[in-house]
Amino acid sequence: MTRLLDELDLPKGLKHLMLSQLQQVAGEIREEIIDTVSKTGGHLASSLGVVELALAIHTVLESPNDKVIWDVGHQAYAHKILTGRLKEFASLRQYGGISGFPRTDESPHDVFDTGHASTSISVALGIAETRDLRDEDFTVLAVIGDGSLTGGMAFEALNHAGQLGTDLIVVLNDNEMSISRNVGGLASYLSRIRTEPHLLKARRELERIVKNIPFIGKDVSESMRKLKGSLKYLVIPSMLFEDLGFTYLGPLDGHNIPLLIRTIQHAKAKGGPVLIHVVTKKGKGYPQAEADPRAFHGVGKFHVPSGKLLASGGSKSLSEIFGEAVVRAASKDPRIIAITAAMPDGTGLNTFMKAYPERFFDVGIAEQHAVTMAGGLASQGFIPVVAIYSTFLQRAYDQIVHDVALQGLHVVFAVDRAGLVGEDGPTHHGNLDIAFLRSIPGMTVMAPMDEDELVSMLDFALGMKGPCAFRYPRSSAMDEKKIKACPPIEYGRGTLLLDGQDVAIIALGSMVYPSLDAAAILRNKGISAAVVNARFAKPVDEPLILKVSSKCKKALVVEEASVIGGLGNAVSDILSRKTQGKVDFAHLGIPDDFVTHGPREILLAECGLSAIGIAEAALRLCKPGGAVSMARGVGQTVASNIEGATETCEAEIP
Ligand SMILES: Cc1ncc(C[n+]2csc(CCOP(=O)(O)OP(=O)(O)O)c2C)c(N)n1
Repeated sequence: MTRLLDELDLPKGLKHLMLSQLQQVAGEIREEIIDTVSKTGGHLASSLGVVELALAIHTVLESPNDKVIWDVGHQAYAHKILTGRLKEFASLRQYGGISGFPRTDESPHDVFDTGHASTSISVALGIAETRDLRDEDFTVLAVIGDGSLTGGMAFEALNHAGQLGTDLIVVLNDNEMSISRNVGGLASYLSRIRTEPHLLKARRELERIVKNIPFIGKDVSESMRKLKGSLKYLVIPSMLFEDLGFTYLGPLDGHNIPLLIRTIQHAKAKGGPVLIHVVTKKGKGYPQAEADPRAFHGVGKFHVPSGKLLASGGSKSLSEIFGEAVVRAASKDPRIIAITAAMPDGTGLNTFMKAYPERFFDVGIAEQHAVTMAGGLASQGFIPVVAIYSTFLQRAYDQIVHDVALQGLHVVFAVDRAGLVGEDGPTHHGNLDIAFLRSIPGMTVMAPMDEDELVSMLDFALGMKGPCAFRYPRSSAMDEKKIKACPPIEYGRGTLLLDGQDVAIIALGSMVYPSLDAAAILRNKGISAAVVNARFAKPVDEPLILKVSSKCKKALVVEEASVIGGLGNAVSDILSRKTQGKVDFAHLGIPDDFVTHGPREILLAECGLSAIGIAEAALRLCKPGGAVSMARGVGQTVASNIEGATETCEAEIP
């Protein structure tokens, strides 16, 4: 049967549809999202929850002239379908396909690149101000979830927008969930609004009026007049948003299309900053996601009828192994505290949350606060372990410098999802942490080669003094480990895993095993490679590196991190100071560029960060004149097969 969705000229075509047709389109979009995400993985529950909202927005507004900004953007799948990307939708998050987040280079309807939370109101305000400065006429609307509203930046923007009085619509999508259940006073506040008796009465009255409007279309003026009076009920005096200078409309049923349409129309007509509070069900329309929105927030491939994950393997993720190790450590040391910024599941700290709830803090999407709070805890003799994905730790840089490192406080940073994360793409890759952490005075930076070393590094970090970070990739425990023994961690010391004569491969963290595989490839070509497990990106094991490099006269540093500011820079600095040009040097890492989305092993291989890529780089270095920095651009053809790349872990998406 042909779908209405296939016949429409989107988004314009929505404006001519009757309510029943809009409802039909909502159903078709849901099926499309469920079917696609079951094959590609992605942010299912959040996207299913805003189908009606996206429809209503695109029915009332005229995108791309009007500007719609989706906070985080993980929920923008319906928006993508409604703005001309139905045909490409099957390629969601695939290498070369459309992104899982709004991307300005993908469509003029994506007005800003997003991926990190709590930015939408600031972006919207900036755009609205340019409109006013240029005396233009268009609507700017930001959609922000109740989870993302816990981020301080959202409040900074609300505070400013209210003061400016700019025409701006903010839709608060309240589904009571962040990835896990939303936390904090704001969550309780929104819950009170949802259940307040006089608001419930007003909501019912409004829904009654809307129900009696037969058509959605051009002839809205009469209905609008009736509605305006009724909407006044929904303006509550003396409430947070009103006090910040916003007109508050809500709370509304976020799945009621006519109600949403009328309210957006009203907000547009009203002018000034308006906040529309909609209540939605995360996972709406797919029973398994409604029942467990946490599991279906970011999901791998799954079987649609049962909702069962088609997981790639049974191995534990590094995050889970880390989480269990912190619990073990905390059982011996009551000073250990665990902190997450809205990611208890993703970071593996959910185990700690259950074991030691009194020593566990989920601070909401508030990385800056997480780090400074850790500083406060450490100042009183506790040992906070702050587990944050590399990409989100970027947000807390000043806090690491000013509130932790400056005072030499003992805070342990577990930097998860370091390196290339895969399908979530450039907003989520964690390639900068080594560069930004190494430059902080007093900071120790480590990277484990595998799960055993991860646990040893955690224990080492807990026993240290001062700020300390260890970074590990989005990966799993190895089914069979080539290196069984894990000698104790010594401060600033690496280990020589394989001795060789011709080239020294100095590998960090996730690149150690591919480097050993590369050494095997090189051996078949008659080249004897030494492999050093650097362990520390700061302080670097200068004596070991000098010894092995001087012997081989050629040194290749390999790291899953930006070529700028990483271990490679540190080693090149040592060699140039201490070997008077006697060692040829090359450096393989993530290029100084924003890397696209796609399977992690493909992206790594494109950067040359696979066994074959490393072997090729070593071979080039061994040729006369081969000493170059060799970050390969993503998108360049990779002639070799992908071999020896680390496995991916499909089951969870940040
Ligand atoms: C700065 C930052 N920290 C953490 C995340 C990871 N993250 C992605 S979505 C999300 C929850 C967002 O909740 P909400 O805004 O309520 O949207 P919902 O998924 O419930 O629709 C989190 C924590 C992020 N994207 N950005």
